[in-house]
Amino acid sequence: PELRYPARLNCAAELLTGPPDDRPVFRTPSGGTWTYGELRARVDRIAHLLTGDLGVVPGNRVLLRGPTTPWLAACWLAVLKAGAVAVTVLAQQRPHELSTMCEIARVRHALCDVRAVDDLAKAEIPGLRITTYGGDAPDDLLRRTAPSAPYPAVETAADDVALIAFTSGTTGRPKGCMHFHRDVLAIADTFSRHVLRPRADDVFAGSPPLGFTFGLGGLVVFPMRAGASALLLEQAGPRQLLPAVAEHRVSVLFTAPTAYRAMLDELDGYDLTCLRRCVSAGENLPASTWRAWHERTGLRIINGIGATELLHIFVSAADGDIRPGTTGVPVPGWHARVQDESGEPVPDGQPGLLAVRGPVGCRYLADPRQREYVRGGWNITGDTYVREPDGYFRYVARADDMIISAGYNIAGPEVEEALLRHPDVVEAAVVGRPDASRGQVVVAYAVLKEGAERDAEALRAFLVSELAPYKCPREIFFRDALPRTATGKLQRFRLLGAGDT
Ligand code: 3SK
Repeated sequence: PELRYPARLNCAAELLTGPPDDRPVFRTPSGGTWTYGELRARVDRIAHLLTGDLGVVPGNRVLLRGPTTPWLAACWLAVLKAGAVAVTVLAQQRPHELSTMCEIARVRHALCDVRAVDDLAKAEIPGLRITTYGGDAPDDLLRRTAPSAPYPAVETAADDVALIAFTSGTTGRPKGCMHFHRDVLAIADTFSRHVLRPRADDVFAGSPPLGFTFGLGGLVVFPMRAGASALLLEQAGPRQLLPAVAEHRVSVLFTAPTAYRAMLDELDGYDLTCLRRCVSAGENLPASTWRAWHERTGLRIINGIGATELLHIFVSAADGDIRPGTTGVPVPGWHARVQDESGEPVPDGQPGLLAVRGPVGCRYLADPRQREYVRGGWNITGDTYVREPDGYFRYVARADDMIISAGYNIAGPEVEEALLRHPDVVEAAVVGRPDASRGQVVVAYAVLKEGAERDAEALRAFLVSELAPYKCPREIFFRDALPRTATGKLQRFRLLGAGDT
């Protein structure tokens, strides 16, 4: 389906329009509820403050930083409604990273939760004016925004930039991805509309923070586009998710494969009959995790691949059509194929680079790496995939995580999946260690269940029964935790040599 939006479009105004004033939009675990009417009034107050006292004009970039709260969501909507550009960052990002991002995006204003302000202040960003919210200081945003007349949305163009989301990748200088007003609606009108098929009585919740576009989509854009509500959790680890789902009758859950695995051990005693949709993204979902979740809950996890560059999920499958162990098919409105380095499509069944195109494209802000990501009109995500003859896309590895050992191509995630089939393993990472005779050798890192014995030989014997010998790790090391990015992605490159024992 082709998406058509008017030439003048303000996505915040669109998201805020429609549902009755008394319908809930955001809930908090302590029982707080914001209605659509309250949200509209607060957004308007913040927008007045931004363009009044704070002197923000359309096109200015405004940094937003804080834990996942209704106020953060309201600030995001107000920035966009005022025609400014929201620069979303994560609460975990440190002063040095914040100052690089502010320099790249030319940020001059910040709206920051008072609990996250120290690192931002420490970054000493030249010319940055910080306004805090959520505290009781006299300059707190909430105190300064008196009830006011409705704020008329700035009439932005559909292809004016609405937000800049940073991706750090695994290494290197962060890249700012610019997304338009129409892109924000497009992710709801593709993945959410066709795969989630939300209803106005749905309650969304999940672990990704609002500074990560996975969370922004799943917890603000998708529920609001459907006139539904979201439970916003500041603490959203596996331990908090289950009680929150049961207590607040969450029906659409967004989290990552590691959280689904961790929750499997804690399911007893929770009534999850409220859940209709479980979405997994951020990393590949092993078939074993999908099956275990299905067996215990009766729910079919919707696996998806998304990227900050493309705002949200572009390959996935709707619940009735899911094939465990694959990601799925292009979301309606998106196209995907597998190609070689020169851009030629490779035959079905053979691995190559995933290339996608659709309503949202990658636009790095002033970064020459744009040329590597967008080639011949296709976005090259950096993932190795196989398209099966039935049209389903199967993840193999991140393109730079393929291990080449004695001439064999080995996909680290396949070995990780085998490790995860062992009942004692809760997390696994597999990397290629440079080796003079074989080029690389396979090395594995595992996190075990509490109390399990760290027996590398027993684990190796298990793998020999699961994998061809050339894929079996030469060595297995144990860790208490694996290194991850602030958005939860495994940082395999940080493992090698880091005190292997
Ligand atoms: O980066 C990701 O993995 C992702 C997944 C789903 C939606 C959005 C994003 C950025």
